[in-house]
Amino acid sequence: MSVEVLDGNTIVNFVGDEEAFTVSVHELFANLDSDHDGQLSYSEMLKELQSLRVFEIHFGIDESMSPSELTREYESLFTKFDNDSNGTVDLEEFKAETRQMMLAMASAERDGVLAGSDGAGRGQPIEESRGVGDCYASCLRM
Ligand SMILES: [Ca+2]
Ligand SMILES: [Ca+2]
Repeated sequence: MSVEVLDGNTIVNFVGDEEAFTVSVHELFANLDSDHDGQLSYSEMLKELQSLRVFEIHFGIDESMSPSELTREYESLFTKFDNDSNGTVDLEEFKAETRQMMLAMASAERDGVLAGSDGAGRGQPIEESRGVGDCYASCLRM
């Protein structure tokens, strides 16, 4: 089975594919919006925030942080998504921040931050046959 290492260009191409990107973001948003009100509350986002290693890399979350420090960090991340500060994240806010985050990841990868060559076990190989939805998940969770 042939595999490839996800690289910055893969992410840029994916984000640049407006249609595929929008579909994937809509799906993720719908999954997170557990009460289906079209808005993501902090508690709905929290589970996702906690699962994303990209946040650790992108925003410099340190594994040695105490739980209360982490909570503050997650709250500030939520605030980043909540662009109009109304306490919830709507689809447009979610999409805009996700795009920025992925592009930041792509440039970090180009700088070697995410590359497998750093010896930290980063840069998960993904199967070529996976669709963009899986790419999206892999991109955010590597
Ligand atoms: Ca909701
Ligand atoms: Ca908002």
